[in-house]
Amino acid sequence: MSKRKNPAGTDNINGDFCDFLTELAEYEKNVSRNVHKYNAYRKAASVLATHEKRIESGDEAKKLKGIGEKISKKIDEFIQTGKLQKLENIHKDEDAQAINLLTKVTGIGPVKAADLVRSGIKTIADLEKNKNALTHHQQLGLKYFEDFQMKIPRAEIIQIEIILKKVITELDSQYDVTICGSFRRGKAESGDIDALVTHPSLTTSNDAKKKHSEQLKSLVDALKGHGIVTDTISVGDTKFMGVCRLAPGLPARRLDIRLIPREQFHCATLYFTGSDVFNKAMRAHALEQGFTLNEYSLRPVGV
Ligand code: 8DG
Ligand code: CA
Ligand code: CA
Repeated sequence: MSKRKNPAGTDNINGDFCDFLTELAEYEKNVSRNVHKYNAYRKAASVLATHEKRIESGDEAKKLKGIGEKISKKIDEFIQTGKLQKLENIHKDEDAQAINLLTKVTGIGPVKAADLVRSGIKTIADLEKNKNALTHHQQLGLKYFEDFQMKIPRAEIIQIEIILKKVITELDSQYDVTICGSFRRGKAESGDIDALVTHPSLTTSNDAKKKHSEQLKSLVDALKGHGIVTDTISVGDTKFMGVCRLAPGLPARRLDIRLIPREQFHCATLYFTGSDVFNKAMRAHALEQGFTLNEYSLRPVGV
C-alpha cells in the first residue's frame, strides 16, 4: 500500500485507492474528455485522502459524500483482485497512453493530443521532429519537458518568492506579492508557482485596463532584467504565463503571475489557493448561504 501525506499532513491510509482514482480521473480528462467523470473521480479521491480510517469495502466508501455506486464497485474490485480491469485495458491501449503522454507537455490539451496521435505523432521524440505543428506555448512545453515534469520543492519556492518580492517592490514599494496555489495550501512540493500581485492604484474601473496591462508588462520586464524570468508563454492585461529559474543548474519552473485590482485581491487569493475541488465545495457552501462566490467577489445572489 502506498503511504503518502494527505492534505492534512497525515499519512494517507487510503493512498492506493486515491492513486487508481486519480489515474482514472486523468484518463477521463485527457482521453475520454468527460469532465463530469473527471470531477467525480477527483472528488472521490480527495474525500478518501482525508478519511482517517482504512476503507474495508465499497459499501463503507459509499457512505462518504462524493462516492456513489460505480466508484464503490471499483473499490470492491480493487480490494478483491488487487487491480482494476478498466485500468488494465487502458494500459494496453497504445493511443490512450500516447494521448496521456502528450498532454503532459504544457500547452498540449486533450484535443490537440488526440489530433497529434491521429496524425502519427505519439512520442516526445516525434514532437521534436514536428515542432512546426506546435504553438509557441507548446514549443516551450517541449523545450522544458523534463524540467516541468519535476515538482518544485517548497524551499525553492520560498527563495523565488523572495526574489519576486524584491524585484517587484523595487519597482514600487506599494506592490503586494502573494504566492498561492498548492504552495499556499502548505504542500511540500508544487507543480508550478502561482503569484498574485496587487497595487492600491489598481481598480476595476473601465479606464484602468490600459494602465493595468502596462503595469504587468513593466513587472515582467523587470523580472526578465533580473534574470529570474527566462521566457514568456503569454502575457495579457492581467495574466502572465511564463518560465523562471532560480539559479543556473536548477530546473526551469512554470510561473503564473496575475495582477489583480485591490478590491478583488482577497477573493482572488482564495480562488487561486484552491484546490479546485475545495473551491467547488466552497462555492456550493456560499450558495447555500445565499451568496455567489467567484475569483472576483463574494456577494448576495442576484446582486
Ligand atoms: P500544482 O500547481 O501544485 O499542481 O497545484 P495547484 O496550485 O492547486 O494547481 P494550479 O493548476 O496551479 O491552479 C491553481 C489554483 O487555481 C487551484 O488550486 C485552484 C484554482 N483553479 C480552480 N479551477 C481551475 C482550473 O480549471 N484551472 C486552473 N489552472 N486552476 C484552477 O479553482
Ligand atoms: Ca500551482
Ligand atoms: Ca498554475
